[in-house]
Amino acid sequence: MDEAERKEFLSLLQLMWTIRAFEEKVSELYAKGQVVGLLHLGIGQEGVAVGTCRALRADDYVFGGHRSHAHAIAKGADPARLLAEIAGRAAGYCRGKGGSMHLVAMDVGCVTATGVVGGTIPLALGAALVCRETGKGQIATVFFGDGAGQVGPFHESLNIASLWKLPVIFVCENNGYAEFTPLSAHTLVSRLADHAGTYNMPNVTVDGNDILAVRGAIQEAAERARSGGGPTFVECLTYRLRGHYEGDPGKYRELSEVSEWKDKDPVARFVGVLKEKGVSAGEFAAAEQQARERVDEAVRFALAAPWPSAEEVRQQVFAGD
Ligand SMILES: Cc1ncc(C[n+]2csc(CCOP(=O)(O)OP(=O)(O)O)c2C)c(N)n1
Repeated sequence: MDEAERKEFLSLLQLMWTIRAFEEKVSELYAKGQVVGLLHLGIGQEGVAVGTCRALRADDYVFGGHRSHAHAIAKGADPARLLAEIAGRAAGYCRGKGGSMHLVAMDVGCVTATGVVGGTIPLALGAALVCRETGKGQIATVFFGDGAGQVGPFHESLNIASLWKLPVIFVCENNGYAEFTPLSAHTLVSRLADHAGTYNMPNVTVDGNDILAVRGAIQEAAERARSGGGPTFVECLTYRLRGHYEGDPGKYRELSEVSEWKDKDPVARFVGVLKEKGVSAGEFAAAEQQARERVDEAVRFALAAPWPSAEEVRQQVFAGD
């Protein structure tokens, strides 16, 4: 491993640690009532977010869903402003009015996220069309879960993206469950990338807990999109180690299943890869330490930030009287 690769790998690890530490903190704050609302954590799925976003350009666009803290941080959003947003503070990216499920960080290309399953898939096509028409080589990427495979806009979007050869990457985080329903109970299509084949779109299924496999698949997809080759569907097999939402007792999953997936934790696995490549324990520890310090700083910032004023309630919203 040369020096450049060593640096890049350590920075991938540090980013995964930052996301893990961030979500662990959000969970703690939620338990203490310092963060409220419905929270969906992606602990265990960090390899998909980091592997994808680190294969994109800074000026590419990203769209998320209800489990999107990781996507925003991986794309470069400031954890302090993100946490302020989740905690409802005026210093947040949307002045505290978007919260956990509507993360926007336009400074780094995170256009929007939504609680509507599959809701941002068609929006990503719009961004991709703009990217193509403006000719700067930008592309759009949209993250969604396996549950989104059953909504109409998913199919309409795959069809039109393929037909129009739009520069868009569909990243399916297949964690095996839609809320409390296993994949086998909501579709007979076990390989979700097969949907893309129906629309003649290049597609691949990768181990989503292997960050390098994800990054490789996205690099290839991004190259195709930038060179006019159109969209790609990348299905990433992964698992959420927490409940569907914070507070979900998770009774619909066998403990043995959860424990098997803990053994495939993407962060620990990548540490294993780095060890094999001769990176020292001190270097991993430093990456984790720096990530945790950054998150601690984000917590201090967010909790000290002011609340939005009452007058703001009608500003920056589409609904009114
Ligand atoms: C259009 C729509 N239908 C139903 C719901 C209720 N709902 C919220 S999350 C969820 C499951 C989503 O599963 P998946 O897309 O696989 O994402 P994951 O939660 O696994 O990340 C459902 C059905 C919703 N929010 N939007």
